[in-house]
Amino acid sequence: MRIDVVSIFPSFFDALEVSLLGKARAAGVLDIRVHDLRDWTHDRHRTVDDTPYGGGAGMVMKPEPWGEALDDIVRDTRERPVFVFPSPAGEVFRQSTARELAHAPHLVFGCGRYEGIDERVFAEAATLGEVRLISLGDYVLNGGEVAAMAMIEAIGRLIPGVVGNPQSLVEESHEDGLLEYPSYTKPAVWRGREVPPILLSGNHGAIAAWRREQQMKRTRLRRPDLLAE
Ligand code: 6GU
Repeated sequence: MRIDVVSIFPSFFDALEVSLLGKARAAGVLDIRVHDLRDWTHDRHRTVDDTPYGGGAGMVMKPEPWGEALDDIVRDTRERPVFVFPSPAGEVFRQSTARELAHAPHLVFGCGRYEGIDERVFAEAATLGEVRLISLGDYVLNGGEVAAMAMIEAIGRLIPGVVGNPQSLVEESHEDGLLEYPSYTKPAVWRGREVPPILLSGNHGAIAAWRREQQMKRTRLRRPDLLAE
Protein backbone atom coordinates (compact mmCIF):
# COMPACT_ATOMS: atom_id res chain seq x y z
CA MET A 1 0.00 0.00 0.00
CA ARG A 2 1.13 3.53 -0.79
CA ILE A 3 0.36 6.37 1.61
CA ASP A 4 1.17 10.03 0.89
CA VAL A 5 0.88 12.60 3.66
CA VAL A 6 0.77 16.36 3.06
CA SER A 7 1.33 18.61 6.08
CA ILE A 8 3.07 21.83 7.11
CA PHE A 9 4.59 19.83 10.00
CA PRO A 10 6.10 16.75 8.35
CA SER A 11 8.18 15.97 11.47
CA PHE A 12 4.96 14.89 13.24
CA PHE A 13 5.29 11.76 11.10
CA ASP A 14 8.86 10.86 12.16
CA ALA A 15 7.32 8.32 14.53
CA LEU A 16 6.24 6.25 11.51
CA GLU A 17 9.86 5.07 11.39
CA VAL A 18 9.56 3.11 14.65
CA SER A 19 7.78 -0.05 15.79
CA LEU A 20 5.69 -2.30 13.51
CA LEU A 21 4.92 0.36 10.91
CA GLY A 22 8.59 1.33 10.74
CA LYS A 23 9.53 -2.30 10.09
CA ALA A 24 6.82 -2.65 7.43
CA ARG A 25 8.15 0.47 5.74
CA ALA A 26 11.74 -0.79 5.80
CA ALA A 27 10.53 -4.13 4.38
CA GLY A 28 8.68 -2.36 1.55
CA VAL A 29 5.21 -3.54 2.65
CA LEU A 30 4.17 0.07 3.25
CA ASP A 31 5.35 2.88 0.95
CA ILE A 32 4.78 6.01 3.07
CA ARG A 33 5.82 9.39 1.63
CA VAL A 34 5.57 12.52 3.79
CA HIS A 35 5.51 15.90 2.06
CA ASP A 36 5.82 19.51 3.25
CA LEU A 37 2.93 21.56 1.84
CA ARG A 38 5.23 24.61 1.77
CA ASP A 39 7.24 22.94 -1.01
CA TRP A 40 4.31 23.90 -3.28
CA THR A 41 4.38 27.61 -2.39
CA HIS A 42 6.16 30.18 -4.58
CA ASP A 43 6.47 33.29 -2.41
CA ARG A 44 9.39 34.23 -0.18
CA HIS A 45 7.41 33.57 3.02
CA ARG A 46 6.10 30.18 1.81
CA THR A 47 2.57 31.30 2.70
CA VAL A 48 -0.07 28.58 3.15
CA ASP A 49 -2.90 30.53 4.82
CA ASP A 50 -4.96 33.70 4.49
CA THR A 51 -7.88 35.49 6.16
CA PRO A 52 -11.38 34.01 5.67
CA TYR A 53 -13.83 35.52 3.18
CA GLY A 54 -16.88 36.71 5.10
CA GLY A 55 -14.78 37.50 8.16
CA GLY A 56 -14.32 35.61 11.38
CA ALA A 57 -11.51 34.41 13.61
CA GLY A 58 -8.48 32.48 12.45
CA MET A 59 -6.92 31.72 9.10
CA VAL A 60 -7.88 29.41 6.23
CA MET A 61 -5.43 27.31 4.20
CA LYS A 62 -5.07 28.70 0.66
CA PRO A 63 -6.17 26.41 -2.18
CA GLU A 64 -3.23 26.91 -4.58
CA PRO A 65 -0.48 24.96 -2.72
CA TRP A 66 -2.97 22.12 -2.06
CA GLY A 67 -3.96 21.97 -5.73
CA GLU A 68 -0.36 21.70 -6.89
CA ALA A 69 0.53 19.17 -4.18
CA LEU A 70 -2.36 16.86 -5.06
CA ASP A 71 -1.64 17.16 -8.82
CA ASP A 72 2.02 16.20 -8.25
CA ILE A 73 1.13 13.27 -6.01
CA VAL A 74 -1.32 11.70 -8.47
CA ARG A 75 0.93 12.38 -11.49
CA ASP A 76 2.87 9.11 -11.22
CA THR A 77 -0.03 6.87 -10.17
CA ARG A 78 -2.33 4.73 -12.27
CA GLU A 79 -5.07 4.11 -9.68
CA ARG A 80 -7.28 6.88 -8.34
CA PRO A 81 -6.34 7.41 -4.69
CA VAL A 82 -8.62 7.85 -1.70
CA PHE A 83 -8.05 11.34 -0.26
CA VAL A 84 -8.53 11.49 3.50
CA PHE A 85 -8.84 14.95 5.04
CA PRO A 86 -8.82 14.65 8.84
CA SER A 87 -11.50 17.06 10.08
CA PRO A 88 -13.59 17.44 13.24
CA ALA A 89 -16.47 18.11 10.79
CA GLY A 90 -16.09 14.69 9.14
CA GLU A 91 -17.65 11.24 9.59
CA VAL A 92 -16.38 9.41 12.70
CA PHE A 93 -13.44 7.03 12.20
CA ARG A 94 -14.23 3.47 13.37
CA GLN A 95 -12.62 0.04 13.05
CA SER A 96 -14.95 -0.51 10.07
CA THR A 97 -13.51 2.66 8.45
CA ALA A 98 -9.98 1.34 8.98
CA ARG A 99 -11.01 -1.98 7.37
CA GLU A 100 -12.48 -0.21 4.34
CA LEU A 101 -9.46 2.05 3.85
CA ALA A 102 -7.03 -0.87 4.26
CA HIS A 103 -8.32 -2.16 0.88
CA ALA A 104 -7.31 1.01 -0.98
CA PRO A 105 -4.02 0.67 -2.89
CA HIS A 106 -3.26 4.39 -2.45
CA LEU A 107 -4.26 6.77 0.36
CA VAL A 108 -3.46 10.49 0.46
CA PHE A 109 -3.81 12.27 3.83
CA GLY A 110 -4.24 16.04 3.61
CA CYS A 111 -3.58 17.55 7.04
CA GLY A 112 -5.17 20.95 7.60
CA ARG A 113 -4.25 23.45 10.29
CA TYR A 114 -5.84 26.73 11.40
CA GLU A 115 -9.59 26.98 10.75
CA GLY A 116 -9.38 24.48 7.90
CA ILE A 117 -8.71 24.21 4.18
CA ASP A 118 -10.50 26.27 1.49
CA GLU A 119 -13.59 24.17 0.69
CA ARG A 120 -12.85 24.16 -3.06
CA VAL A 121 -9.83 21.90 -2.46
CA PHE A 122 -12.19 19.01 -1.58
CA ALA A 123 -14.13 19.46 -4.84
CA GLU A 124 -10.86 19.58 -6.77
CA ALA A 125 -9.56 16.41 -5.05
CA ALA A 126 -12.84 14.68 -5.95
CA THR A 127 -11.87 15.00 -9.64
CA LEU A 128 -8.71 12.98 -8.88
CA GLY A 129 -10.12 10.28 -6.60
CA GLU A 130 -12.53 9.53 -3.73
CA VAL A 131 -12.64 12.16 -0.97
CA ARG A 132 -13.42 11.44 2.69
CA LEU A 133 -13.48 13.94 5.56
CA ILE A 134 -12.90 11.91 8.70
CA SER A 135 -12.95 12.84 12.41
CA LEU A 136 -11.40 10.92 15.29
CA GLY A 137 -14.23 11.85 17.62
CA ASP A 138 -16.06 14.68 19.31
CA TYR A 139 -13.20 16.81 20.56
CA VAL A 140 -10.91 19.38 18.93
CA LEU A 141 -7.24 18.96 17.97
CA ASN A 142 -5.01 21.74 16.64
CA GLY A 143 -4.67 20.12 13.24
CA GLY A 144 -5.03 16.94 11.25
CA GLU A 145 -1.55 15.53 11.94
CA VAL A 146 -2.21 13.59 15.14
CA ALA A 147 -5.51 12.33 13.71
CA ALA A 148 -3.77 11.19 10.50
CA MET A 149 -1.14 9.35 12.58
CA ALA A 150 -3.85 7.49 14.48
CA MET A 151 -5.65 6.56 11.25
CA ILE A 152 -2.44 5.46 9.51
CA GLU A 153 -1.60 3.18 12.43
CA ALA A 154 -5.12 1.71 12.59
CA ILE A 155 -5.16 1.12 8.81
CA GLY A 156 -1.52 0.09 8.42
CA ARG A 157 -1.72 -2.71 10.98
CA LEU A 158 -4.51 -4.36 8.95
CA ILE A 159 -2.26 -4.67 5.88
CA PRO A 160 -1.04 -8.28 5.52
CA GLY A 161 2.56 -8.57 6.73
CA VAL A 162 2.51 -5.53 9.04
CA VAL A 163 1.36 -7.34 12.21
CA GLY A 164 3.34 -10.59 12.54
CA ASN A 165 0.58 -12.81 13.97
CA PRO A 166 -2.72 -12.27 12.07
CA GLN A 167 -4.62 -13.96 14.95
CA SER A 168 -3.80 -10.98 17.17
CA LEU A 169 -5.89 -8.87 14.78
CA VAL A 170 -9.10 -10.85 15.32
CA GLU A 171 -8.87 -11.13 19.12
CA GLU A 172 -8.98 -7.46 20.01
CA SER A 173 -11.36 -4.74 21.07
CA HIS A 174 -13.84 -3.65 18.38
CA GLU A 175 -13.10 -6.44 15.89
CA ASP A 176 -16.18 -8.38 17.09
CA GLY A 177 -18.09 -5.30 18.26
CA LEU A 178 -17.18 -5.91 21.92
CA LEU A 179 -14.38 -4.69 24.19
CA GLU A 180 -11.46 -7.07 24.70
CA TYR A 181 -11.34 -9.48 27.69
CA PRO A 182 -8.81 -8.80 30.51
CA SER A 183 -5.29 -10.27 30.11
CA TYR A 184 -2.85 -11.63 32.70
CA THR A 185 0.69 -13.03 32.67
CA LYS A 186 3.14 -14.44 35.24
CA PRO A 187 3.47 -14.35 38.22
CA ALA A 188 0.21 -16.09 39.22
CA VAL A 189 0.15 -13.99 42.43
CA TRP A 190 1.50 -10.44 42.39
CA ARG A 191 1.37 -8.18 45.47
CA GLY A 192 -1.29 -10.50 46.87
CA ARG A 193 -3.44 -10.23 43.71
CA GLU A 194 -4.34 -13.53 42.06
CA VAL A 195 -4.89 -14.29 38.42
CA PRO A 196 -8.49 -15.57 37.96
CA PRO A 197 -8.08 -19.33 38.72
CA ILE A 198 -10.03 -20.41 35.62
CA LEU A 199 -7.14 -19.16 33.43
CA LEU A 200 -4.82 -21.69 35.18
CA SER A 201 -7.33 -24.58 34.82
CA GLY A 202 -6.26 -25.74 31.36
CA ASN A 203 -9.98 -26.06 30.46
CA HIS A 204 -10.04 -24.26 27.10
CA GLY A 205 -13.83 -24.37 26.73
CA ALA A 206 -14.35 -22.86 30.17
CA ILE A 207 -11.68 -20.22 29.51
CA ALA A 208 -13.33 -19.21 26.22
CA ALA A 209 -16.75 -18.94 27.95
CA TRP A 210 -15.25 -16.86 30.80
CA ARG A 211 -13.55 -14.50 28.36
CA ARG A 212 -16.78 -14.01 26.42
CA GLU A 213 -18.62 -13.22 29.66
CA GLN A 214 -15.92 -10.69 30.62
CA GLN A 215 -16.24 -9.04 27.20
CA MET A 216 -20.01 -8.71 27.66
CA LYS A 217 -19.70 -7.36 31.23
CA ARG A 218 -17.12 -4.71 30.32
CA THR A 219 -18.96 -3.63 27.22
CA ARG A 220 -22.24 -3.26 29.16
CA LEU A 221 -20.44 -1.26 31.87
CA ARG A 222 -18.12 0.95 29.79
CA ARG A 223 -19.63 1.10 26.30
CA PRO A 224 -23.36 0.30 26.40
CA ASP A 225 -23.66 2.19 23.08
CA LEU A 226 -21.83 -0.69 21.35
CA LEU A 227 -24.46 -3.22 22.49
CA ALA A 228 -27.31 -1.04 21.24
CA GLU A 229 -25.89 -1.19 17.67
CL1 6GU B 1 -9.56 14.60 12.29
N1 6GU B 1 -8.98 17.00 13.22
C1 6GU B 1 -9.01 17.95 14.16
N2 6GU B 1 -8.40 19.13 13.92
N3 6GU B 1 -9.61 17.80 15.32
C2 6GU B 1 -10.18 16.62 15.53
C3 6GU B 1 -10.20 15.58 14.60
C4 6GU B 1 -9.57 15.82 13.43
N4 6GU B 1 -10.86 14.55 15.10
C5 6GU B 1 -11.25 14.91 16.31
N5 6GU B 1 -10.86 16.17 16.57
